[in-house]
Amino acid sequence: REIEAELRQAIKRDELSLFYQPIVDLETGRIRCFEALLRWFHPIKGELRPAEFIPVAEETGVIVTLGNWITRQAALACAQWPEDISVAVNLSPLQIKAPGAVLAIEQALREAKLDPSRLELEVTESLFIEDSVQTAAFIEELAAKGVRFALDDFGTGYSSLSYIHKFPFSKIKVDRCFVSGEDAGPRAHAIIRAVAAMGRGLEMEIVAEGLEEQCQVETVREAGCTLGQGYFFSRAVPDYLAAMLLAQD
Ligand code: G
Ligand code: G
Ligand code: MN
Ligand code: NA
Repeated sequence: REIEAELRQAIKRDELSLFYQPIVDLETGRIRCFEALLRWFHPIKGELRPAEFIPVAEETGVIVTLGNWITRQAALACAQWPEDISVAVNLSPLQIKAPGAVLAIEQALREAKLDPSRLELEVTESLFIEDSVQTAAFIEELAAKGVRFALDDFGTGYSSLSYIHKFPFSKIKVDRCFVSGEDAGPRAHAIIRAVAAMGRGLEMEIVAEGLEEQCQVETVREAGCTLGQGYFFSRAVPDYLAAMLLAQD
């Protein structure tokens, strides 16, 4: 496919870049972390969204090379930030199941001289659909080295409690459909409160995603979420702007 060949070229041609969206402490209002989000500026087609090309990268296996590049870039960026700021990287299940997956993460950390505790790996519920030995080993080995794990888009997939029980997540990211949009009513609010209560009991941070308005920030803070992310605070920005946001913070 055309897009597959282009994607392979894109890395070499420097068309890909990571943008960073702040994740903010809802108590203090200060930035605690940035989520790395991939952007592709195609010379002819313009900006392509990850939702259009990540699936292609997964089908073709390009995601492994691409994913390693992403982790390396994110670790290098984070190494430039103050020590109390971490970086979150989205991982595709395929990347985790690839041979040498643990090594690739360790290598990125070493190359950037980044403390493992400053790297947070975001995985989605789809990773746990099958009970995989590789997945468990990946999480356990890296968690033992201090790498953090976040459960992304929580509430949209399987939402089983068994893997929250089994794996050492430090964060749960409540999907934005519970926060904004037509389905985000009192019932969604009750779910956020319950997830936040679970988070406190398990010493996990609960992140509310998709915060676009002040009133949503207030609502999720009162519901017990400790962190927030969304356009209300900032969109994902290039690394030099991330550094500026930190300087002003
Ligand atoms: O802003 P946004 O369009 O960036 O992201 C859309 C989707 O693409 C999200 O589900 C997000 O997790 C995913 N995504 C964004 N960046 C990356 C990345 O670097 N790696 C992977 N695997 N997924 C990403
Ligand atoms: O699946 P994941 O949570 O990794 O993807 C994050 C996605 O959510 C990205 O596409 C990002 O651009 C998008 N996003 C971040 N903040 C907001 C927001 O406040 N509103 C909306 N609609 N999307 C957001
Ligand atoms: Mn994410
Ligand atoms: Na998400």
